[in-house]
Amino acid sequence: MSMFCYQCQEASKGVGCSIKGVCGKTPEVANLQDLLLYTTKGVAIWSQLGADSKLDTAKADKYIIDALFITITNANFDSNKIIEKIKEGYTIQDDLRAQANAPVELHDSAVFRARDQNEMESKSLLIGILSIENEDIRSLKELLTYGLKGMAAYGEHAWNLGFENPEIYAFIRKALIATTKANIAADELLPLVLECGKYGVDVMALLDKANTESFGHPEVTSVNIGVSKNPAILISGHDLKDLQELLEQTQGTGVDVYTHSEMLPAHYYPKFKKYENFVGNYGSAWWKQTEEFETFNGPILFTTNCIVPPKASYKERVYTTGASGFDGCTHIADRQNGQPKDFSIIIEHAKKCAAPTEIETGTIVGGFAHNQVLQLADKVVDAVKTGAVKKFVVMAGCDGRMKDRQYYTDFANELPKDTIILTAGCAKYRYNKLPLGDIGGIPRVLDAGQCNDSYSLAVTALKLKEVFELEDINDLPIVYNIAWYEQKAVIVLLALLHLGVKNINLGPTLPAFLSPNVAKILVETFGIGSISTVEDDIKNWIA
Ligand code: SF4
Ligand code: SF3
Repeated sequence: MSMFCYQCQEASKGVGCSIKGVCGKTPEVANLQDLLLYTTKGVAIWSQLGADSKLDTAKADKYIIDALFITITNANFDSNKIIEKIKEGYTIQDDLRAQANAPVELHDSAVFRARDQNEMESKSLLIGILSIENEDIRSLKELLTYGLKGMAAYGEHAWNLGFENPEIYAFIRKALIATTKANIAADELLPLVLECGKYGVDVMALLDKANTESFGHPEVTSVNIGVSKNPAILISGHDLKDLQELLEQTQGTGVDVYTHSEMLPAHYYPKFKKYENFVGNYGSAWWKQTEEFETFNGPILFTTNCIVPPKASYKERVYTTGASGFDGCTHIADRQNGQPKDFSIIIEHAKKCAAPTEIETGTIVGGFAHNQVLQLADKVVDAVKTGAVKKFVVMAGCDGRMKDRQYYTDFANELPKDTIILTAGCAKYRYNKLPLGDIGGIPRVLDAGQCNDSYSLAVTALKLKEVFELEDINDLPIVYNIAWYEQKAVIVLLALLHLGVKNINLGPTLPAFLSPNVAKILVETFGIGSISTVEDDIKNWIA
């Protein structure tokens, strides 16, 4: 076994990737990511000691969220960047060590220093996931860690917009330290997993505040999916600050900007509508990029996941920034001293490229985040009271490349016509271009936004509970059929559990990192279920 990773839904054979990642992650990158996570735990230990000694831990806190984000599925495949980040972690640990009061005995992650890449590689083989022998403890520690990774990603987007919540950093620190404890019991880890859900709600609320205060409240919007005749840049991932700076810098250059995959919901924000060169959305969910980037013709900027290892035919057009990275692709440096990132190299590249080739025409409608839905609340409540709408089906989450995800397209198509789909995340691309119609003017697919906007769906559900004067959120006519792929879906799931949502169905498969005992707890306590066939699921959940 040259590596081991089971953090995403595409883990090989439903067990784990042990030769090479299905995502394309090489053993070298996978093992370096394991060591980066280990180093980050050491930073968490030193950051806690620093906080106990009343030192400023801002640098360590930012490092922790950035490093966790780098290890998310499909975010960063660049071994040099990961090595650099490990070394930065050592420096941050050493700086705090020079000032903080510390006990004599510390966990190895807080003292180990690899002198070179060889030592990094040999160490990484000793500290990976399988070094935790008890499968239930391993499962709980990894469930917690993946929740933290998702939390870190959303925390970083908020940070980029100048919004922070120190309590979130303190929790991440505490939880990472707990994962270093060899003798920690399952009944100590389980409450931490549930507490992770609480901070999941907090981080999504923080990001919602950051996005809406910066760019306005999303509103119902028709997004063009065709193309114009100018050369253009395609921006992918989730970071709205990067998009804002790119739009500013492309003004008057003759270069258009299109969104890709999870960047689509940017079109729903009022502040982005003023840019005339912000033309539309190109393509579908992340996994189709190997075809769609060929025909886009211009440069592509990844601000976060999901990167598929690029083909040689378009690799020189792929750029990364922030936590994302890929060996051989140009990386746009972080902001320095409050100055915007410099995207001029991508703009100049775009000018030399042909305009995108049209692959489809028409529009998709979205923008049903909480503020907009609450403005339509009367209409929605009436539709439920008159029986025009019988059920809401939350189909949020991630898309993925596995063939069995056709289930979600079929499920959306087969749903009775008196149901409404509430969605967020890239899962929507399985059905957002289907002609599913509307119910009395309410579209049958209401897209709230990116995966973090699942928070919006929860706010909407809580509001409906209030309007219908229900005791319990689970008494609403809502069914949950959530598709997961990477670790942001883990924090969304834990957040929903924290809000008291029960009977969530998770697919297309249950996570490989859930041991039978941990899965049993989730099933018995929260009614977590899996999916079967479209016909049976519709019969059992809807009818
Ligand atoms: Fe495998 Fe997923 Fe890990 Fe990639 S992220 S190595 S596909 S389990
Ligand atoms: Fe999609 Fe990667 Fe998860 Fe933000 S872009 S939802 S998979």
